[in-house]
Amino acid sequence: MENGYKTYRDKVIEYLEAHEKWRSSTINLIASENVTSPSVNRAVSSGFMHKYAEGWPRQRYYQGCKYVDEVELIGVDLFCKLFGSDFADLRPISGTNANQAVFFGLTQPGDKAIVLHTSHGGHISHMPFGAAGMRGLEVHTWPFDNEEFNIDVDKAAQLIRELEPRIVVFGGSLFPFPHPVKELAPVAKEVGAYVMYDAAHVLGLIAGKQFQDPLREGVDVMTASTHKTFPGPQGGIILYKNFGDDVAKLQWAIFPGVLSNHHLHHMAGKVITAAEMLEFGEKYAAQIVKNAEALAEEGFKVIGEDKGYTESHQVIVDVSDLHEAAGGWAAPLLEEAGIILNKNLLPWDPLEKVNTPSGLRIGVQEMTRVGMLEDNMKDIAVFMRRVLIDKEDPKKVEKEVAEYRKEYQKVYYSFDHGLPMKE
Ligand code: DSN
Repeated sequence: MENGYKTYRDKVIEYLEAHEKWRSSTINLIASENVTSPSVNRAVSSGFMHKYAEGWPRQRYYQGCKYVDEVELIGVDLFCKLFGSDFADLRPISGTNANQAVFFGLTQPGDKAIVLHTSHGGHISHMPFGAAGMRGLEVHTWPFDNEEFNIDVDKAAQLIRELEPRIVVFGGSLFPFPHPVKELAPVAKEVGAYVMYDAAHVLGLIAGKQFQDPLREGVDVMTASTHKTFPGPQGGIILYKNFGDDVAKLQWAIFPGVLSNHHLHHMAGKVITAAEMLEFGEKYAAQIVKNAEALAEEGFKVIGEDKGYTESHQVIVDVSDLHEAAGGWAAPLLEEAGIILNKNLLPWDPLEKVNTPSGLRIGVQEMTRVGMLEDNMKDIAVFMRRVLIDKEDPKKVEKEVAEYRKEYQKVYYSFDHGLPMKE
């Protein structure tokens, strides 16, 4: 080969640049993504990426960690302040990794767990085929009320008393309305169960005081990823309160249980994001929820109409009337038009419909971060309607979407307010 392996290096750079250019010309509505600020990008591309720091700050198994330790200790303080927790562990490298650590630390194989089923919006790591099952847990699922789009409180209380599980898990990936933690945590406590809350999707909303406050509603341990409504780098976090001796079990489960080195450059990025959220989080989260409500009001068959459609960053649309392949048809068609979101099972869909589910899941957190407001949501709904209902050529719409996005190329709600970003 003429250029040797450099060709591959060039190809990768070319794809990275093409990806960034494409993404910044689209309307990204994937509910589990966001964009980081230039300061966070600086941390993520720093020399921390080359370092090992197993263990806890100032008690490391590696030398050379004096600056890493300072950053991580600032992070523990900031996360505890932001979430009112007694303890914060920034080491998990993803939300699933945080969940794994909790299952390893607090349960034994054969213990019972109650989780939200994936088709009701639960995360795959809670399921028998995911981290919970891999830990050997006997996984049961919450009774679900399709009308309320939420856990059925009476039946769930009955199930907890019948099963006496070791752990109950709230939270999930399809998450328009808060879960009944206040109602069910005391029942879980009656039978001696741990109460866990997976805040991956709503961490930024909790930080901004715009969603339920799990740690004050009876949750023992809150896990999350750090890159959805919480606009940080990809990673995970565990927060807990009044945990007594169990803290040590969890600490060991994280290291050396489910990871050896954590990703220090991402850890530093999480710390800067926590500072951003302490400063700007309430404004950002409030605008996310206002934008989601504004988008939901623009029509389509949005679920939860009699409950005000949404209380989070998500808008869930049923597109089963529009095409036999429903979400499996709509999501790729919208991608051609530069509108990126994902298809999603709705609670009444059988699992076999995983490739042609009834729903679309829309998240507005990223477009909010680049400065969009309620009126922009109306424009987004019009773009979607032109593709899905009026059957306009998606390529034509894509050009207009790219033109529209040119105005929104800066990150807000950060110390780099209004600076150009990199997607
Ligand atoms: N699967 C991700 C989501 O999009 O919700 C979470 O890990």
